[in-house]
Amino acid sequence: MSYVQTGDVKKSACILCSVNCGLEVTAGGKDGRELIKIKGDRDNPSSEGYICDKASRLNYYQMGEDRIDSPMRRRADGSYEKVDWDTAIAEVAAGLKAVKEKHGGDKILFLGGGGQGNHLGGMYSQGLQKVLGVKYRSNALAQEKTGEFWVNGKMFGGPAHGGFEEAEVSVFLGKNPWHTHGFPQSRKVLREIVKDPKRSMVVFDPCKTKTAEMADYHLQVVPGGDAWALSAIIAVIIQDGLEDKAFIEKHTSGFEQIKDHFMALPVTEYSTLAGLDETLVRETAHRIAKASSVAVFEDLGVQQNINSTLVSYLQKVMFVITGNFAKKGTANMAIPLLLLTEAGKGKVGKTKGTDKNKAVPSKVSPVLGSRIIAGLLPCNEIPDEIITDHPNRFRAAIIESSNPVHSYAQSERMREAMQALEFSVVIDVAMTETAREASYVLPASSSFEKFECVFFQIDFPKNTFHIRHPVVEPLAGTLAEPEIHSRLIEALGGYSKANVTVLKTAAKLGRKVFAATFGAMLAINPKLFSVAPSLLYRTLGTTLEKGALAPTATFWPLAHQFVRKHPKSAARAGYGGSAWRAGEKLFNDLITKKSGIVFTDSGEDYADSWNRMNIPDKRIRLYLEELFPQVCSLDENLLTDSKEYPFILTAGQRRSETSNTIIRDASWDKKSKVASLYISPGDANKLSLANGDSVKITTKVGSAETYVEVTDHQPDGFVSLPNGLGLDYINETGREVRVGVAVNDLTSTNDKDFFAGTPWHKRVPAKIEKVA
Ligand SMILES: Nc1nc2c(c(=O)[nH]1)N[C@H]1C(S)=C(S)[C@@H](COP(=O)(O)OP(=O)(O)OC[C@H]3O[C@@H](n4cnc5c(=O)[nH]c(N)nc54)[C@H](O)[C@@H]3O)O[C@H]1N2
Ligand SMILES: Nc1nc2c(c(=O)[nH]1)N[C@H]1C(S)=C(S)[C@@H](COP(=O)(O)OP(=O)(O)OC[C@H]3O[C@@H](n4cnc5c(=O)[nH]c(N)nc54)[C@H](O)[C@@H]3O)O[C@H]1N2
Ligand code: SF4
Ligand SMILES: [Mo]
Repeated sequence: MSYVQTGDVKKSACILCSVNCGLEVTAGGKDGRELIKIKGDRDNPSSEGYICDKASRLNYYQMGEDRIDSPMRRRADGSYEKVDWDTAIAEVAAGLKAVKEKHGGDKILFLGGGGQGNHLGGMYSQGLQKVLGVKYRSNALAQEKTGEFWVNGKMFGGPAHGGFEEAEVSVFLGKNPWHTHGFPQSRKVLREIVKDPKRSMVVFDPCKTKTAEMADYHLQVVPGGDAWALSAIIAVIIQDGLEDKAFIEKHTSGFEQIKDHFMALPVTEYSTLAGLDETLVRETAHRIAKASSVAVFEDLGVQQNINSTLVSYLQKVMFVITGNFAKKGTANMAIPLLLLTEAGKGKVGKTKGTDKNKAVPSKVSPVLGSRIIAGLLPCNEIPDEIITDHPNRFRAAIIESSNPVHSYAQSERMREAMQALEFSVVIDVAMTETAREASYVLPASSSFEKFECVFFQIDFPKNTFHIRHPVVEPLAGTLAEPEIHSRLIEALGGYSKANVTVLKTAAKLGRKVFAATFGAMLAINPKLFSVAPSLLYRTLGTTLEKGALAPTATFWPLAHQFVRKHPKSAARAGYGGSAWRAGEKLFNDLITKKSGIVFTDSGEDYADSWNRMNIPDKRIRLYLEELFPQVCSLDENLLTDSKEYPFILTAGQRRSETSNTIIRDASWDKKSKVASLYISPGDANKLSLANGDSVKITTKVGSAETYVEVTDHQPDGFVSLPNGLGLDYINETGREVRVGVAVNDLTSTNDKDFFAGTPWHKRVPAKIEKVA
């Protein structure tokens, strides 16, 4: 493939956070491969020209010095040698096949599959996983969202997402959208809320973040205090009779089972435990209960904290009993093109190994018997699923678009786990901390050098999808994931040359002939379903602009399925009429409109959310037997401070100059301020620290040194380090440089949610000492 958009200004999208703002890029510079000018794309239907200040610096990603330009094979001494692609594909296929034959495909673990904005590879890797018989996988969602996914599934039968653009009251729970976004055009939306006297913003955050400063109600909880704060708010609503009785009666079940607990709950005591002024708690409860619409966004401040799944449950109880579902500006069931929580759902797991007295999860991990949610193993437990002599331990791993040695808790454990594997392959653009432990490293073309697509778009009533076209030529020696996975699948015999020849011939005769032929082939050999993306890429793909758009062929069946499943909302977006014609039009628009499209529009039909609930009686479940007993007995011991470690550390805060580990060159932060430990003036005073002074920070697993920035945004006793720093970056002189702290040198795999296994990165007990 060598196809690049023509014209001076090319369309693309930012890959630094999940909202993926549309970009207009001017390429040039070295070999014409640099992103020299970047602007917001007004034609992008989601971002409409909006970008934040990070996007302009994407060239640091594109031109990173540690990008890899050849497949690499590990030598016995741990160093790497370059090998050609044919050798690499043959040896990686053979290595994986050997593990499958010796131990079974279920002993091969798949990790990652997409960062913040590159998800096309994920569709193709599913084929590779199926051919190998891979059954277990995980990715970063299992260290943040899995608890919330589970609660959503139980209460609503699917994901419900808040409409912050319209909500009268927007609640941000452990979420700092000014810096971290999470919904389109976040800063613009936040400014609009502030400007409108009829709307309010509620922020739960121990810190005075930029978002908290904009809030009408800033609930400055003690770190980890959210479960008590939310319980108190629900109690005020119920004790003051403010719940939406008609809504509860008509649309929910289980209210009677939860009511008594909140009726009897001591609001004063709970407010104190949460570190909050009781009056503020009461006022917030009344504001939420009386609003015509409320939308809630929970994120890492609570998801990577004590009681995380309980907090997900509580915040949903709060907005449901006040009637904030299936209406404008409340939670609605969006219609995604690729279903987030079903992505990668495989039928796995026996139930053995679990305690018979506990609710038995339907799917459990092979060694520990832990709950698998949305098909994902808890990240914190992956080392323990590998470093053991249990017969079901993982023996190999395929890791794509993820850097678990750096991003999982307790990096040293994950590094050991990599070393304990018999075989591993990493597919990445850069020689990451994880790549440096792998048997083979396969270099991917960057997100601007290939076709790519979004994944996280869950907007309502209109939803968008964006397939991006390459902006610059690929770095020589790299390949795009669709090609890498297809070659591996072919080397493993996932489909035959004859399959390809037949389908290629059919594709030349038109889409209808192709559809009939493909359908007949799948009927005879249903196994080919699992490798459909690669088969479509190799066959139908060759007819798309003479093969230039081949990697997008995999959207063809999806477009047809979509218009058949959602005819009304597809028609409102312009994809109506006969199902065939609508499907073809949607497919053609998806792959040719370079700024993305609106593919579904529910109009004003908010009530349609009820139809999308995957719960037979269409009633929201308020009583969850797996979680309610814990809600009634919140463990106060979790809040007590340790004498040895008197500070609470946020191990991994998002700042304006962080972007996970996608940009590895720390010099992209021009002011070189990003690596600092934020500390309150009171604490700085006690430790005689001034801005820029060095400190040693120690937790029960490790220690690190950095410099401090004194800020009154931090409350006393609470310090924070940025996320995604401390990378071992090989700069232009070939020297390895590390800026900032690798926060997972300080976190422990043992500190995790009792239910979803999500980590407590936001509440790490620590001690701090001044360094001369
Ligand atoms: N600039 C930038 N943006 C990003 C990213 C990035 O790396 N950089 N990463 C993206 C990704 S992958 C994600 S998941 C999102 C995450 O987005 P956020 O969740 O918004 O990010 P964080 O800054 O990690 O945490 C949010 C807030 O939680 C607060 N917090 C800490 N402890 C507690 C607590 O006990 N209770 C409450 N209520 N709050 C607490 C912190 O003070 C912080 O302000 O951001 C995305 N956007
Ligand atoms: N202590 C602590 N740990 C955390 C967090 C925290 O707050 N604190 N946050 C957690 C969260 S929310 C997240 S989302 C994770 C993120 O951690 P990871 O899931 O590990 O992902 P990223 O850091 O986003 O890194 C993405 C990887 O993809 C690679 N890449 C970029 N473009 C491409 C491409 O086109 N193809 C391929 N194949 N690879 C590419 C990058 O080089 C990088 O190695 O970290 C988690 N870890
Ligand atoms: S970092 Fe996020 S909000 Fe900022 S430009 Fe990129 S996609 Fe948009
Ligand atoms: Mo994340």
